[in-house]
Amino acid sequence: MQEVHGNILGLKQSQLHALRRTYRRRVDPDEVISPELARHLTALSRETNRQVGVLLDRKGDVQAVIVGDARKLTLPDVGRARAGSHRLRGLRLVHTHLDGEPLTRDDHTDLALLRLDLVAALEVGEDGLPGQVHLAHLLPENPQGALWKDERVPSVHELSYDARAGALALEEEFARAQTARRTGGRERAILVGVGGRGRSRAEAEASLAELRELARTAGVEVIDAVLQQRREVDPRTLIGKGKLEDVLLRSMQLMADLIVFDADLSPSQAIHVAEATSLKILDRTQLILDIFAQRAQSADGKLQVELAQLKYLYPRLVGRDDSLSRLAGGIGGRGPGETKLEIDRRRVRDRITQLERRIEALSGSRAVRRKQRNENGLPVLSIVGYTNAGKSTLLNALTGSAVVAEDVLFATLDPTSRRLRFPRDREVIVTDTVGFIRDLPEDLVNAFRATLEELHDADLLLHVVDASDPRLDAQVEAVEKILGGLGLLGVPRVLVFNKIDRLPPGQGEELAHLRDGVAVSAVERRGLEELLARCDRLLWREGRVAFGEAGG
Ligand SMILES: Nc1nc2c(ncn2[C@@H]2O[C@H](COP(=O)(O)OP(=O)(O)OP(=O)(O)O)[C@@H](O)[C@H]2O)c(=O)[nH]1
Ligand SMILES: [Mg+2]
Repeated sequence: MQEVHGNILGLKQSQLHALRRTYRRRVDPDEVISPELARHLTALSRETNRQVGVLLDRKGDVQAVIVGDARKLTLPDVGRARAGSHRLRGLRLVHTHLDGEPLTRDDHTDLALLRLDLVAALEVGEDGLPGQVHLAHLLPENPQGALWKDERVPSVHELSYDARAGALALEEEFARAQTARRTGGRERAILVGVGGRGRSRAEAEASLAELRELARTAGVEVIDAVLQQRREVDPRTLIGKGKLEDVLLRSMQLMADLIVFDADLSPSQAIHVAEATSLKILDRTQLILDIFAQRAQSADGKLQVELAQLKYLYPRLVGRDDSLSRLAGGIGGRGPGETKLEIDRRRVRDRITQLERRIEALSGSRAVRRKQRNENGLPVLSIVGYTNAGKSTLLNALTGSAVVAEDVLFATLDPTSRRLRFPRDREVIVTDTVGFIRDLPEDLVNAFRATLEELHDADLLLHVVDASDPRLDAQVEAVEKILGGLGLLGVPRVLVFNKIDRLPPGQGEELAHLRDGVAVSAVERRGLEELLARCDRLLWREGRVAFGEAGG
């Protein structure tokens, strides 16, 4: 005889026996429950003063008998629903409610998160007989955003809902919606913005907008974005259990594969959230790391990104295997490195050490290369700035080259250098570098430290900003913060307000004037002469390069 689940402590032998006998019963596949089985459950429930429930499969067989307390009942582990699937669980929950209460939040959450065929609650009369029935089943995506449909039926004899046909019809609708949605096989993500705690709503929204661009760059399809305002951080789940549940419910309905948090989850938060869902979980840092992993071209860059990913992952490598693989999964199942997931922490540790050694060796040879390249003593002009500000486009415009410039974040990862000829036959080397971003993950800064250290060789920094971006000020600040962290604030710097072609006439120039910058449009090649004149002055008259030393 199968076991009775849940709160069985203190039950009499006869009651336990009656509960066990429930496994012998069955109902018609299309019936939600038979009046006989309903009476059996309500009578037992009244007698024990506990909720009693059954999980019925589509054939009408009893798969589990569960006892709760007077207010709720906890389902046995039926395994988690697979993320992004159109199937339901093939199980329906019918249980008793002792106080005539309608379906509770827990009932609805179980319905949605476990993807049950349906949930029903039988009211139990004082006499132990079944009263009204409350019933809910899931709904496909709809304009109202309703997740489920509730129904109330006066008695078990009037239950007309066809449990089996209803479930099959729902699955069909889910499958249809899924085919309609799956375009290009991209992973579907829900973004979760986090506001409050010294972050205004506008800031949280701007940040969420940036996360959207990051997601787009990573090749993820964003199907929904929600902003959670919170006064305090929930130490376990960041946004709080209830909010997390809301997000999970929504993502189940939209058949998302992935939830991306616009914040950094601490290792323990990442683990808790992963345990609550079968969806893949990423935070902002991981998304950025993922983009770097996708875009890294050089051997050097690849090693650096892998190192950063492993360092980020390392403290998160505790907890259940299954949640682990989802934390470590990355987008499209790409984890760190080319090898399969190495869940074993010690192996990760070893790999980190190994990578650090290799990178160190490479950075030695890079220094040698750099020295060779610049032994003719040409001044170096380095372009820095927020990602997507137009740095590579400016390099192209200035030097007539064709390095990759595109409307994604972090198009450039590996530094590129070109010669640039100034008037009077002077020459400089212009280098284009990886773009910066607010809260650039520390491990990534460290990983790119070697690359970024080249900036120390610069005689002049061109700080390019996108003058047309409403987040301009925050972006300038973020770049300066990173420059400060790299000890580069002592290098002479010019603020270049790019993309002025997107602003009304005169506005870009005005912005630039206010902050002693230069207004340009790299695509329209406007303002470049003024920029060169400014560089010329800073390099040879006021800058590090002694007048007349180079070229001339
Ligand atoms: N309208 C306009 N668009 C520009 C201008 N300069 C660059 N862009 C566009 O901005 C986007 C980003 O340009 P990139 O040069 O790749 O920017 P980046 O700063 O090198 O970006 P990352 O390497 O990704 O950090 C591209 O779509 C460019 O065409 C400009 O002056 N005006
Ligand atoms: Mg670039």
